[in-house]
Parts: sequence; C-alpha cells; structure tokens
Amino acid sequence: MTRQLPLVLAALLLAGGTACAQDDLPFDVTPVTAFDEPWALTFLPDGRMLVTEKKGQLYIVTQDGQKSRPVRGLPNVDYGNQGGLGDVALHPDYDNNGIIYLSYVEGGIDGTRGAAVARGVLNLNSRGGTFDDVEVIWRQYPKLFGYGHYGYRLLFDDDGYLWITSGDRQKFTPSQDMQSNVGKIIRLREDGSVPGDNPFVDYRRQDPLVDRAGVYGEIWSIGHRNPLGISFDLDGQLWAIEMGPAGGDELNLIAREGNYGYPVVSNGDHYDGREIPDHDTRPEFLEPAIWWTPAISPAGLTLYTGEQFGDWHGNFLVPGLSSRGLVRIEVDGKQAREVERFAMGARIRSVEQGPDGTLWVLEDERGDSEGRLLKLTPRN
Ligand SMILES: [Ca+2]
Ligand SMILES: [Ca+2]
Repeated sequence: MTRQLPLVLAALLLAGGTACAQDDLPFDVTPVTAFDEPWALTFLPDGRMLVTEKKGQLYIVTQDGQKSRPVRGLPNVDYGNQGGLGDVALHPDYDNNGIIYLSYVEGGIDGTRGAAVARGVLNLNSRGGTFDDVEVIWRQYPKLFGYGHYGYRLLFDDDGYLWITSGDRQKFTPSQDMQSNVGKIIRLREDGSVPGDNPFVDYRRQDPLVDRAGVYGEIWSIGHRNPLGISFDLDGQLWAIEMGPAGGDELNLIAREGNYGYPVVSNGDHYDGREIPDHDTRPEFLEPAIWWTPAISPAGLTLYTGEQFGDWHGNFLVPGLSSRGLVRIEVDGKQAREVERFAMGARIRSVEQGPDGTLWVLEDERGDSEGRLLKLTPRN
C-alpha cells in the first residue's frame, strides 16, 4: 500500500484533481504518468514500456508509471519543430540479442538534416539502461533544410524485415525522385542491408549509373508525403497512413512498387490555397482506401489483436493530432472504412496495445503541460 500511495497522488495531480470519467467513451481512461513531448511507445517482453521523448530521451516505464533514468548512450538528435528522437522498435530476436532500433533526426553539414535509424544493444540496469554497440543502419538521402515531415516510423514484419516510413521533408518533388529515399516506404534487412528481392534492386543491376544515389534498392513504394503510421492487418497486408496537406490525409494499402501520387495528386490542396489535382484525375497513381478532409492528422497506425476490446479485434486504431482523439477503422479485404471516433480532448501522438490487450496512449501535449501516458480499459 505504501508504495502505491504516491502513484495515486500523482494520478490525481495529473488528472487535475478531477475524476476522468468521460461518459461518452466506451472505456475508462487512467492517467499513468507524463512526459516532455513524448513520441513513441513500445512494450518490452517483461511488460515494461520504452517511451521516447522528442528532445532525445528514452525511458523504461513500468505499467504503474515508474520511470527509469534516461537511457544513456543515445545518438545526438537534432531536435526542433517536428523532429528529434522518434520511434523505437525491438529486434525480432530481442529476447536473445537485446537489440533495439531508434529513429531520429541527424544533423548534416551547413544546417541540413535528415532522418536516421540506429540500432544497438539495450543493456538494462537498476537505474535504467545503456544503448551500446550503436550503428547507424539507414539515413534519409539527401539531407535537407527544414524541420518537418521525417516520417521515420519503424515496423518489423514476421519475416524479420524492417520497414521505415520516410517523409517528404516538406520538399514535395523528392517523393517522385528515385535518386532520393525521401517520400518513400523503405524495406531493409535487420542489419540495414538491402534485401535482394526488393522491387527496384534489378534496376540498379542493369545500369549502376541509373542509381547514382544508391538508394533504389531500399525503396518499396513511392509518392508518399508524411507517413507516420505503418502496420500489417490480420491477413498480412501492409497499410500506411499519411498526413495530407490541407485535407487529404490518406490510408493506403501498400503495394510493391506502388506509386501513391504525391505531390502530383492529393485529395487535399496546398495550404496557400493552390489546388493539387485530386487522385481521380490521374488513375495511374494508387488511390487511398480512405481519405480525410478535414484532416485528422494521423500520427500512427496500430492493429488491435487483443480480446479486452473484443469488438475491435483486427481493427486499426489511429491516434490523431488535429482529430484530438482516436479513430477506429475496419478493414475488409482491400477496403477500409472509419467506423468510430473517440474524442480524447488532446492531440494524441501514439496508441499501442499492452500485453494483456489494454490500450496505452501518449498525448502529444496538454496545454503547456506534458503529454500524459494514459491506460484505456473497457468499461464494464
Ligand atoms: Ca496519395
Ligand atoms: Ca486536391
């Protein structure tokens, strides 16, 4: 009991001293702890969580909200605006090798920067842990000015391949440029090497001069804007969700060698009002399964496979920034539709499933205060 008392007090403080029953939600929301600009969350096999903060910290967090000291040995991150430290993922054989992957913004020369992915061994200790034997296995090319649209979500599939979303860095044209891996979805082996069966590998073999930048082989699909979520569905199909410009957020079924049209087409338009032709004007580009105007600002894509929220088994959950909530999506073959939206009262950065099927949500911010970690449990 004595160990729990501070947690109860902390929870009351985090909740602003009020009970957080939101009667219109089909779940209870329990504030667990809070972070400074949290970005990503993933579960360790022991039930604890790894949580990243954009400014460059990684914490190990228990389900009752106890935070470790920041993990030591992380790469220097170039923090600013939309970027800094991003996603965290476990190696498929983490149980045996302790390897984790971090995405982050790496500074270049003369003020340029770009997303990078490093892997290293997470050595846990009583205070937290250290990130050792670090190697950078992927970089956005080229490095560019500005602080936006890194993408850099990480996903491992059941065959052990690493998928990386690479945002367009707010530069538009690289998304269609095969001399750049910006505005693409990337598929690599766990060590960062290029799988021999990636779609564009043979183009390089035919004529090395075609691939001056040496990035063709990494690329799986092109024409993306700012994909912040990527997930397989229960049938093993790959989906990615991306922020559109003014309107036109997209959920796309990802096809090998697919071209998703940006910046040539978008169901949204430029922020300054200039039109971008809609998808239906250019049928050679793959159309989104769902698009949203007004935008929901999708920040992730999570497949729910648990039983606690039994009706949601096999659905996608989408944390939203401008939607300030969660969107639930049903997938039916190659079709998908939004079925429900939950107002959470804050920009939502991340949602992940816990080992027991509960849901864990990171707020992006809450006014001037930190972003809370929330636990969602079904209401009885
Ligand atoms: Ca598109
Ligand atoms: Ca348009």
